[in-house]
Amino acid sequence: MTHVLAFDLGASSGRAMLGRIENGKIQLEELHRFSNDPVAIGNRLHWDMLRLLQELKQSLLKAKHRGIAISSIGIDSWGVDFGLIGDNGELLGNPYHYRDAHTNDVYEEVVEELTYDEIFHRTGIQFMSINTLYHLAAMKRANSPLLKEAKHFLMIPALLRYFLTGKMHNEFSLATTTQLFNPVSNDWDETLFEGIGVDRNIMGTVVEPGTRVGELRESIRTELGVPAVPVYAVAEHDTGSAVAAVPALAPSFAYLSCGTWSLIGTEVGSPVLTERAQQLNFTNEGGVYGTFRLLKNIMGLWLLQECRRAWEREGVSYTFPELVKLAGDAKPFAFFMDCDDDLFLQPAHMPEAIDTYCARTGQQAPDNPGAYVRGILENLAFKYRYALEQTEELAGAVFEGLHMVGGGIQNTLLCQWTANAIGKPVWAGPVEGSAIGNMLVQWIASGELNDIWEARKLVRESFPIELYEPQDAAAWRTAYEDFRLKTKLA
Ligand code: ADP
Ligand code: LRH
Repeated sequence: MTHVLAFDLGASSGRAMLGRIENGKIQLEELHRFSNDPVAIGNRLHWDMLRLLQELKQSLLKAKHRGIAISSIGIDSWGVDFGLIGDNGELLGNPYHYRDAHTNDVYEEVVEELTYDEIFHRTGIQFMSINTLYHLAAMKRANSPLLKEAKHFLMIPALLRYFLTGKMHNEFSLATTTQLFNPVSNDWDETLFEGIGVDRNIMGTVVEPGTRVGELRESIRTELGVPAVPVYAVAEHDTGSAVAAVPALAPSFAYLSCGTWSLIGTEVGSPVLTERAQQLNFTNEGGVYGTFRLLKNIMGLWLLQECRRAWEREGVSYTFPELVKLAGDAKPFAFFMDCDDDLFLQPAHMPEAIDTYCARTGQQAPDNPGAYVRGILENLAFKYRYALEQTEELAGAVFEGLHMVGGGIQNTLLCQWTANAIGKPVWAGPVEGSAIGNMLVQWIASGELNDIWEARKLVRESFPIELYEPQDAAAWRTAYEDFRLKTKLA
């Protein structure tokens, strides 16, 4: 029996998952998992691109050694980041990490020069300093020799796909995360490229999710001793893949993809480019089969990951379940914060950044790990309510509950507190949303599944979905009012 292989790269970890459809259910198996560690050099922050390629090769070897036949391969990753390819077809340097600080000033300058209105109307994308637009502008302004030499721009999965197949194409869902792609003309936006002085021609062609782009090239086949497996461009944005795998049965549904980032919103048939969407700083990311993701990017479990890393550096290691347990024992509603404050994007020490926030807003800072974690989880839940209500307003919809997918749903407190905060049920599952969505597009492309709705039904029938009913309604409603007051979120 053959399997599809989904190589799913998150900002905190990567995994190669095997999938097959058997007796009307998806059988999922983790073939390979590894941490994804950004590497600082001086004041620059990079992804370790060659290590990621090595882990991909490792996955193919593991499958081969176990005698597993792979029918096709798809790759997805976090948004916005890219590599540049020179005249000779080689990768120019290691890609920058989206948290590299070189966009900090450039972001404001570019938005002022090109204007908020123009950028939003041309792209429909949420303003964030991590977006590709500001990274390319920063490289241009710094006279980057890499940019001068660049002949091709490839986003992370497209780059890995190029390494595997020798073929260069960017993919639609990920292209939209750059804030340089125009969803109305369905192409790179010439005006924005002119505005930052970068040659649009390096961006090349953009293919739809589900396109068969090639097969494993000869050098890989010889090196690893594997056959010519087809490689598909899937929804190469991990959030695009995660939303493809949401086990919804009706077209109007709300989701929260919960990992390093929290992405909360709904699926729509065309981008919502209204003044109100711009005012609320929502995004319209390209999805599968003609859909768009109207959503809000929220800082997410990054805050928790970074507290854990800070404590580890100080010699105290906690697992995520240990941190969740400590949070459960801590005092409720001890402090209120906007998890999306700029302080939290790239701080040297996350607990100290939270202390600074508390000092700035006249609140007592937490004084033990459980209190920090509880504050992070409660305030994420409040922010989810805030963004869900805005999604309802923009989409003109009322959602019955919220689907949660991604690694964060293993945090049962976060799921329960999200249900409490929104006052609606949460349906949590599956954990590996992005890898499953990656597979679904491969199966639809190969004809094994007919369409996305059949695919979502299959997900629902294959994986347990945990129900969280809202609890302690009055306490959470009162605390939400305090959250709005303290954070000044209008
Ligand atoms: P990404 O794809 O962005 O790397 P994931 O979807 O893998 O992120 O989710 C990672 C997050 O999931 C971690 O930051 C952590 O908060 C949460 N998590 C992972 N494992 C557990 C666990 N066993 N219990 C509670 N939370 C967990
Ligand atoms: C989540 C994600 C999110 C953003 C961020 C950079 O992993 O893809 O949608 O694009 O990473």
